[in-house]
Amino acid sequence: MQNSTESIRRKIIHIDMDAFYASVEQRDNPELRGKAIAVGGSPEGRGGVVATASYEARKFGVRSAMPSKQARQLCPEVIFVRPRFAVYKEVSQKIREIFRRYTDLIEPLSLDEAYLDVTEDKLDIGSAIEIAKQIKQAIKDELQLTASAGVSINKFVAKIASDMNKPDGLTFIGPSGIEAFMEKLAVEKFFGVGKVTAEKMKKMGLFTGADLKKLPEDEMIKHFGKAGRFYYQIARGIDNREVQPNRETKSIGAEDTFAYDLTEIEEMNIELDKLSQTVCNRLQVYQLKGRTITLKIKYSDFKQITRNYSVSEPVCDFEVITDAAKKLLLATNPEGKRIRLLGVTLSNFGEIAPKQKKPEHPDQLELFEE
Ligand code: DCP
Ligand code: MG
Repeated sequence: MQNSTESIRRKIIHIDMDAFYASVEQRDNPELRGKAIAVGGSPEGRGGVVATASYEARKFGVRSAMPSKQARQLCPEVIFVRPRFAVYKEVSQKIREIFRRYTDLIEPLSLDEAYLDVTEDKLDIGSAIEIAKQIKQAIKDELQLTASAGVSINKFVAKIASDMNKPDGLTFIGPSGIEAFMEKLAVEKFFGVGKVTAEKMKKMGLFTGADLKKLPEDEMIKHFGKAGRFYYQIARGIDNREVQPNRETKSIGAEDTFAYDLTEIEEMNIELDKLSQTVCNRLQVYQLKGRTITLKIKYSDFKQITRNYSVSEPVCDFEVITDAAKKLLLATNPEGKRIRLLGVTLSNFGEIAPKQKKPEHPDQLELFEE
């Protein structure tokens, strides 16, 4: 947009598969088609959480990360299906092959989601909307699955756009529409704004992009630290983050900002168990093991520290990861301190070939799956 550093206007597509795991299961098992299904959780609906739900199950309110028991209560006929990670990974690779017909500037965010920079496309199509249409069609024809696409001039707007007309959507937000679009956007939709920051913003009377825009940059930084600078720009529709190809998974982590500061070690350990479990689940999807466990702590005064511990053999075990995180925590003398955020990350992946060096990442907020 009105940013002097951005000399060429970029064409960015964000693609996200619809109800990804569930759609793959319905595709491969005709008996599940048209039915309310939940992938993950326990088949009896006792333990575990739902990874994702089919659109039929979503009508009843079944959602990702919901305990199976609750899913069963909301939708008694829901069918629990065991996840098949290897199949999702394979589909993910095929989607990427389709993307590569158009551009090499592909940045996968997860198995089912990627940014594409098609400012210059290999087939000289020129129109990003046309490319998005062709990609969606190829995914339908070749993989019998649907995807939703968002097309815009930057990553943030493209990502929000891809979510607007799910499933099977294609949403274009052009330069002239961005400003009005951002003004109406709820603060919790802004990139990097989690539930705690959203609450804080609402307490300050900030509910939409239009409200955020009223705050000068120094005020934003005062209230939200480093992220404030990014919010200031994004509220104006400016997002200069580049699409980063070759962005390998260098680490897998999870973090949580708490609704209130933690002061008791027991509470902290419970949170470390939850975070370590999330990390383990993601390691399973990516089939990775790592040697270095990193603990991140942010105190109530926003001061942040990280501590890490390396083991001799790559691991992906919950026990090892959570134990290491707890030991790292103890070594920081947490008694009496007020902790607002904890994070657990595993890195230093053993089996993967050496990578190119990652380009300098301007985005301070994207801390995971680097
Ligand atoms: N996933 C998971 N646990 C979560 C969220 C997601 O295991 N808490 C998995 C299952 C999803 C896949 O990641 O199928 C992709 O996540 P999305 O958020 O894109 O969700 P879906 O693709 O399932 O649905 P949507 O149509 O809303 O994109
Ligand atoms: Mg998806």
